[in-house]
Amino acid sequence: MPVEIGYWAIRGLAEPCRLLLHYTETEWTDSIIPLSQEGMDSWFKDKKYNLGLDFPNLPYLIDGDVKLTQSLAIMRYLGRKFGLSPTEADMAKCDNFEQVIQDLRVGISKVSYSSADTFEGLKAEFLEKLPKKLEEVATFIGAGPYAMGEKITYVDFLALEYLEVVARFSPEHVAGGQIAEYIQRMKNLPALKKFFESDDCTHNSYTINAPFCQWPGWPNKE
Ligand SMILES: N[C@@H](CCC(=O)N[C@@H](CS)C(=O)NCC(=O)O)C(=O)O
Repeated sequence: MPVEIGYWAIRGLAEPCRLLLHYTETEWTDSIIPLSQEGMDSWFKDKKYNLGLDFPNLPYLIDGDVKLTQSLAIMRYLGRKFGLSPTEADMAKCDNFEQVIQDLRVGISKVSYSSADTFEGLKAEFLEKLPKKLEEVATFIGAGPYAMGEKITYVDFLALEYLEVVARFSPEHVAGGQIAEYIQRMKNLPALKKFFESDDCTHNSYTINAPFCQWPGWPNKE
């Protein structure tokens, strides 16, 4: 049975897993749940507690007997499965980078899922701190070509997705710099390029966040 990833029909927390799976060109199943009343009912009432997950949530991964939730645990699992883990020597640095990228994602999610009256204030706060954070990320990646140097690892797919989201949120902080080059380098990897250029590329058709959030809303409003 192919690996199955279950998640809402958005990019959200599942997109790094999907990008990694497209990169490996393995057969896998994108089990999407529409973010409609019907879709939510089917998840919360029917599926959620009937899949054998220890900690039922979305995204989930099912790979034979392996049943996981927590997006970072899923990424680490896929990293091990596909030879995309860091070397032993790089492991601590890789963990560090993973959490930095995750903080960026959490930061942007807080702004995106805020209320209409708090959005602008939270956005300004996020943007004020962003240049320093991006400078640190750019310095860490350096010439790369990947986050951990010569070896591509699962954190590159987290970084690709969440840095691309930052670039969409605030293009002026990313355009023309080292991070933009890194994103492009990742997107040019042959298997990913093929996916991004395909007619049914879900990376383009799924919105970044849920339709009810402040940014980018639905469909991809900015
Ligand atoms: N820390 C978890 C967060 C999971 C989470 O909050 N999932 C949200 C979507 S982003 C959800 O709708 N879960 C479905 C549920 O609660 O049943 C992760 O990284 O996977």
